[in-house]
Formats: sequence, structure tokens, C-alpha cells
Amino acid sequence: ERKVKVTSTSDEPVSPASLICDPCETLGACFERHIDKSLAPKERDDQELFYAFALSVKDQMLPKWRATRQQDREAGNKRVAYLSLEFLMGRALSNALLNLDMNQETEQVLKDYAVALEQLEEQEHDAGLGNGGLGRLAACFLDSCASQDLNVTGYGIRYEYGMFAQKLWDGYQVERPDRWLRDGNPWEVRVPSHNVTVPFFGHTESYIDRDGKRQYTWVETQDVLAVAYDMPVPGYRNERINTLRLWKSEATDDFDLEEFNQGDYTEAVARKNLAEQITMVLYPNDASENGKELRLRQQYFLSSASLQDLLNTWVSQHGADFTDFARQHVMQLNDTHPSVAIPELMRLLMDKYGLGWDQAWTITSQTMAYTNHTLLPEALERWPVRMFAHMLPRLLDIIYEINARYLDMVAHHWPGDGDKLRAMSIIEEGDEPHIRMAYLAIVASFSVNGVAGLHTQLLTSGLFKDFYALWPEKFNNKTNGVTPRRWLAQSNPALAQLLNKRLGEGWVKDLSRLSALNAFTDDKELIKAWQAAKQSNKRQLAALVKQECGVSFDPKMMFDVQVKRIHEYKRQLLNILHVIHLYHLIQQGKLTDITPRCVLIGGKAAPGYAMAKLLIKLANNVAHMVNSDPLVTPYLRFAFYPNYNVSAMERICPATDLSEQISTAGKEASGTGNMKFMMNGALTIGTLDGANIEMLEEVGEDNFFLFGLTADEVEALKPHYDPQHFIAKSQALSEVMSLLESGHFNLLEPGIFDPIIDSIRCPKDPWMIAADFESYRLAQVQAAKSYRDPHHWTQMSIRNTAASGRFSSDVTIGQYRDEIWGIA
Ligand code: 7GP
Repeated sequence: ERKVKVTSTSDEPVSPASLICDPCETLGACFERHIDKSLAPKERDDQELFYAFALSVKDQMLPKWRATRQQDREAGNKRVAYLSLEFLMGRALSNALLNLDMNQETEQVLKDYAVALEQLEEQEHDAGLGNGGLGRLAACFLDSCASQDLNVTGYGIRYEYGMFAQKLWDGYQVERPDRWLRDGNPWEVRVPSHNVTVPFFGHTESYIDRDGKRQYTWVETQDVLAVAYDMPVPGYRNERINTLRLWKSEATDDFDLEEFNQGDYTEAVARKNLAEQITMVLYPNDASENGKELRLRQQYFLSSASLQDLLNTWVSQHGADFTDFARQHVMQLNDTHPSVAIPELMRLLMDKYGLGWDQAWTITSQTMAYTNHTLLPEALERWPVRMFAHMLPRLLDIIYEINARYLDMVAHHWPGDGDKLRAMSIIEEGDEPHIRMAYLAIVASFSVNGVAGLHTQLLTSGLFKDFYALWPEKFNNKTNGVTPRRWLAQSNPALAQLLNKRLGEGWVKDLSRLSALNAFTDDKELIKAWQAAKQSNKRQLAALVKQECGVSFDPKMMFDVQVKRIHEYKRQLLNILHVIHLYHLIQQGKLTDITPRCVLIGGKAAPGYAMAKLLIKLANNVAHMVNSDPLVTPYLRFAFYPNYNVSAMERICPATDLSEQISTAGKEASGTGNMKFMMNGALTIGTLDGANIEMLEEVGEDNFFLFGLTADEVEALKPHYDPQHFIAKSQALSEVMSLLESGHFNLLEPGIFDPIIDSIRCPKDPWMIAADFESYRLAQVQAAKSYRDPHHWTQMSIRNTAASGRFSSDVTIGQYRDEIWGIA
């Protein structure tokens, strides 16, 4: 047997398990070798088999991975670094097999071991290194970048604990730690050659250098080691393997030498824990900042480690000549979370490489690009100046200097306008001054983008209006998208096969080809096959819902689904009120408008968000009443899906008939779940919010259940909103409120839902539940009616899939590439 030892240069990925590996080895041989290496090869369980198999798939990627790096290094093309505190990757195995075109080979190999691929796939822990939309977008983008052969590296944090696991106790959410690395991570490669150290605390000193210039140093810092773990990101059948580089914090060996010297050996070793804490856990807040010091440490740790990594690579090739650096780099900031990269790049260029302010600023402001993901004020990051002064003193100096120079410009633009200066300053004055990270990001970036048309428009006309006046050319829109590999080809094999048969396989790389389906909407055979695919997906989901929720879903009924983070602005409450309304109608025997349906809600609430948690409890209590009434269940069933995550969505999305996208207009920046459902042929019931607007544009009003106030109407109604008026006007809502207020859903727990009831009745309700209820109900009546004509429903379903091409993240990434990144 021929074995070769593979050595590597410093920039190449090597896993210990692959040190001895034959590059021509087949998947089967590789698998055998990995199994044989385990201690008890005869008694292996599915988890061990999965691990050995995943290692084998990774081994198959290694030569391509190395080749990609070498090619990028030699080509010397512009590099993009996608900086994000979150990458919500989910499972990697099925996606790797699809992209690498290894499904057939896998089937052959696994036959010999009498194990089904699905059985192994089930063993993989989701990489839940993100909260929701923003983190999953980053994951879709990585897939599209690799699939379009772009030199883009993801930089993130290797959290020891990912997004918490959600359990339900008596209908309440409880959080359990997600130790996703417990059984090891077969995909990652530790790359110690890329270690860097990240400084914290200490203070700034200045001195006069030989040329008589004042220089600054940051001294007496406590340094933390950043260790790189690389994850492969295979492109779709194109030989490229990109890298997601995740940083882990470790103690440096010289940590607190002082203490060692004083004989405090054990204390000093134990103190190392502080360093390791930085990357311990993902903050589970979606769209709300929490201001914790550890969070800022994470942000700086990621930013500094990633920039040092980029600069080290540059310097190893070009020396400390930064003339071309800005032409060769873009740093895309995924919201403001990594925006401390801005002063950090300034610091590294000036303090470490000796550049002057102007050159450092030119480089920084020509390489940074910022994506905003929300308009919600509670999500806009502000850090206390005090915290910066203590933890990142040198960066605070730099931020002050950036602010001073920028405010000069503002003063020039609006002479004598002190209010403007205060309003636009990066520093928010007050008893406790804060740094406005979004302002810092705008000032220092050459590009600022929103994530859907309406969102970008609201940014430039509202939140960032003054900045838009100053720099209109910086602002641009990039409507989100999702990857058709994971979200159609991989998760919906029934539909994918049908598409392949009708259209060929080209749609996987070019989703606009789905529009060819429009020619077949009258094709009886297609309609039949389309229905059969949906039915089969619904049967599978029904089995899963039975297993996870203990509720029987009937695949003949309409599957009406809302899965996403639980947040008041997303209005799961509107959905629950509608369920109560249907329940009430059915109990009264008013069945004329009823189409049998199964309603599914799933999602996690931030652990500190009491109202969101109460909504979960309400959903569960209502579900209990609905599902335990035999008069009701022929027409209505309701389940709350626990621990909703990426893998759950892969099963839910293909089986959904009706997708709920019902946020208060103007609040959902884009949404991306909405696109996944559309791609898979679900119809949307939704408001004119986020990307819904563009989806509606593509598919037409006849194939979309539109309702509710527009963003402008919401704003106009705000000052004189009177929920009582809307409740009185709607018989349905009045009855729902009475039932809810009677305690019918909480007989043993009096009063627990009062905060929800009060929120609906409150004139300050920013989400305007009461205002939109009646319009929502009517749209639901329309949807129910339409569903009773399966032929027509299926035609609408086909039209939705056909119109979804624009929402491939390939399209979005094509726009980032051409309009922001300027790469080939
Ligand atoms: C989300 C937005 O809420 C969602 O509408 C959008 O589709 C997604 O980003 C991707 O752009 N925002 C977040 O996940 C988030 O944490 C706070 O925003 C910064």
C-alpha cells in the first residue's frame, strides 16, 4: 500500500488525522482507514461512523482546499474578508456531498457498511454559531461566494457553546447549553501557524520618535492568544474550497508572569480561564444589544485577530509596503458587531507598521464596508466610553481623533448648527457618554448597505438621513438571498428531482432558470407530480411533528407555518389570535369559511425577553386547548415546534403550504425565511415589509395573500392609534379578546397572559396588532378558500417557485461582487 506523507507550508490546512494520507485514496478506502483507526472498530455506533465518514469527506477536500489557497495566493487578486460574530452554518455533511457531487459514491461506500446516509446525517450537531437572520445570511453568502469562485474568507468566533437548546417545560421555554463540540468537530482544522495575540486593558503612552514625530504605544496589556480553526466551504461543483476561519481564545504562556514569580503558580494557571472565557458562548440576543463587557471583548477579539491575520499575510508577501493594500482588500462588516475593526486597523497600521494618520485613514476608509440589518433602535450598538477607556484605551484615542476630524467636516457642511453636531457625533454625550457604533461604521466605510429595498429606503430617509445628505454615494441596497443548494437541491429532493426532469440541473447554479416553469402551469402531469412531492414532504414533516410535539398533523390539511425568532415585531401574536379565532368559529359550528389546517409555530426567545417567552407559553396553552377538543381537531390542529434551528427548517420548509410573513410594516429589514418558503412553493400571507415587497413584485398579487398597513400608514397612525376602536369594529377580534380575557386558556394560571392582553389594548402598541387583525383575517379567508381548489393552489405554488430566482444568494453576492467589492 502506498502512503505518502503530506507536508504543508504555513498557509495550508492540515488535520492531524490526515497527516498520513494518499491524495489519490478513494472515499471508500479513506472511510475504512478512519474506522480502523478507532479503538473499537467492531463496536462502532452511528456517531463514530458519522465522525469517520465526515473525516473521510474532509480528507477528500484537502487537496482542493490547498489548491484553492495556492491559486489565490499566486493570482494575487483582491481578497474579501467577511467579518461576522455569527455564522449559522447548520450541518455540513449533506451540503458537502451535494456540492462535491459525492452522493453516488457515498451510496456505494455506505452499502458495504449497512448504514443509511440519513442515519449518519442525523448524528451531526448543528453548528449553531448564530442567532437567526444575520447569522444564517452569512452562511448562505459563504456558499454563494465559493460557488461563484470568489476569494472570500469568513472570519468568526469558534464558540464552545452555540445557540442554546430550547426545551419546553409546562409550555414555558427553558434554555439548555449547546455543547456542539462535545463529540468533536470533524470538519475543523486547527492552524497554529496563524496564531496571533490580542491585547486588552493597559494604557496608552506616547513618545517622540527619531524624526521628531509623536508616536503612541499601548502598554502593560493583558494579551490573549487567538488560535485559528479552519472550516472548509466547498463551492458547488467547481473545485473551489473557501475557508471559514474561526478564532478560539487561549491563554498565552507568559500570562501573568509576575504571579508565577511570586510563587502563585496554581492561582496563575487557574487565572488562564479568563482568557478562554472570551470564546466560550454565543450571546443569544437577536436584534437587541445587551452591553455586556464580555461581548465587547468578543467583538474586539474577532476584529483584531482577523485583521492581524490579513496584515501578516500581506506583509509576508509585500513587506511593510501598504501602497496597494486598499486595492487588494475589502472588509465586509456584518452589522456593527465587528465595527471595532475600524479603529483597530488604524492602530495596527500606525502603531505597528508606522504609517501616518492620513495614509492609515485612506486605507481604512477605502477597505471597510458596512451592512446594516435592522432599524430597531434597541439593536443599535452603543458602548460606554468608560468601558472602552478601561478595556481598549488606545482604540478610544483613535475613535476620538476620527470623530474630531469628521465633526470638522459636519461643521463645514452645516455651519453654526450645534444640534447637528451633537446629533451626528460618534460620541453620544450625557451622564454616561457612549460610542455610537453605527455612526463610526458609516463614517469610516466606503459602502453602507441595507438588506432590502424598503429597508435601505427607510435607512436613508430616517435613521441615517443626515449621513445620506453628507455622503449619498456611500449608500446602496443589496436585497438578501438564500442559497438554492441547501434550501432547495438538498432539503427538498422530491421537488429538486422534478425540476431536474423538467428543466435540467442548471437551476442549481442559475436560479433564474426556474422561470421556465411558467410555461407549464397548465400541464396536468406537472401539477400532479408537484402535488405528490408536496404530499410526500408533508407526510415526513407530520412524522417529525408527532415525534417532537406529540401532535398529529394530517397531510391532507393545509400546513400553515411561522418559524423564526420570537419577537413582538414579527407578530407571532397575530397568528395565535387567528388560531383562537378559528377555534372559536369551529366550536360555534360556523364552518363555512373553514379549511382544515395545521398551524405550526416555532422559534427561540432571547432568554431575557419576557414578553417573547410569554408568547411561547400562550402558543402552547392555546395548542393544548385546540388539540384536546375532538370537535375542533378535524378542522384545526396547532403545535409549537421546540428547538427550531437550521436542520428543523430543512424539514419544515419543503412541507409548508402557507408561509406567515406578518411583521409590522417597516420593522423586518428583509427576512430570508420568506424566500426559502417561496422557493419551495409555499404561498405567502404577508405584509408590505422587507423583502416581501420584492417577492410580491416578482410573483404578482394573484399569487400572494397581502394584508395590513403599509410602513407609511403605520407611522401616520402612531400618534392617534386607538386599539379599542379596531377591536370594537371587528366582531372576530372582539370575540377573541373576550375569550382570551375570560381566562379560557389559562384556567389554572389566572392572570398570566395579562401582559399580552394589555399590550394589544395599549395605544402605544408599536406593533399595531389590533389595527391589522381584521385585514389579516380576511387574507386568511382568501387563503383558505384558495386551498380548497387544489389545482389552482398548485398553479400558484408553481408560480411562486418560478418567481423565486431573484432571491438566490448567488444574485445578491453577484451584486456585492460588482458594486461593493469590485472583484473578478
Ligand atoms: C436580521 C433581520 O431582522 C432580518 O430581517 C434580515 O433578513 C436578516 O437580519 C439578514 O439581513 N437581523 C438580525 O438577525 C440581527 O441580529 C441585529 O439584527 C443587528
